[in-house]
Amino acid sequence: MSSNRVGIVVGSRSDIAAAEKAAAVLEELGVGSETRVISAHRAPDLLARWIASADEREIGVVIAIAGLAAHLPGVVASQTTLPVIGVPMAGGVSDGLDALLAIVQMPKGVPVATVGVGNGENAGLLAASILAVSDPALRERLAARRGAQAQSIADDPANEGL
Ligand code: RP5
Repeated sequence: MSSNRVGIVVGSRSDIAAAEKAAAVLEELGVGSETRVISAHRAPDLLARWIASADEREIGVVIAIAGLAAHLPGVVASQTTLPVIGVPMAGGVSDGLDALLAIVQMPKGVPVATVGVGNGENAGLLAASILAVSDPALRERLAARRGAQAQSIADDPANEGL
């Protein structure tokens, strides 16, 4: 396992399930990660300290997970040029539509990539794809995972004969 190449931050302990999904897929791909629980509005100084330490932690991509107003990914992105992937969480208006719009509608100048509501797995996979741009071995592991995924669908009894 390589060192901490993905920094995962959740705005609250209540978001931790999505962080665990991201960390699990990264571990499967041999990518190190660290998970922090830091609210952007309740602990802004701590969040700034963590972002400022990203280089020494060997963080190359950040996954920021939040619900409701979901400002966490944008606040993180405002303090670093590292790629930031936002994961909106369910629980607010229309079960996460509020957080989805808040994250995907980041105003121009400071981008945040957005995955589906609660989709920590896709956030982990996207983070791995970004790191794989400069890591051919990781690119191969990602391709192998895609191949295994396709094979498991081909192996479904419903698809016999295809
Ligand atoms: C956001 O508010 C968090 O990301 C969480 O999704 C939501 C609710 O937080 P808690 O009230 O559970 O701490 O800041």
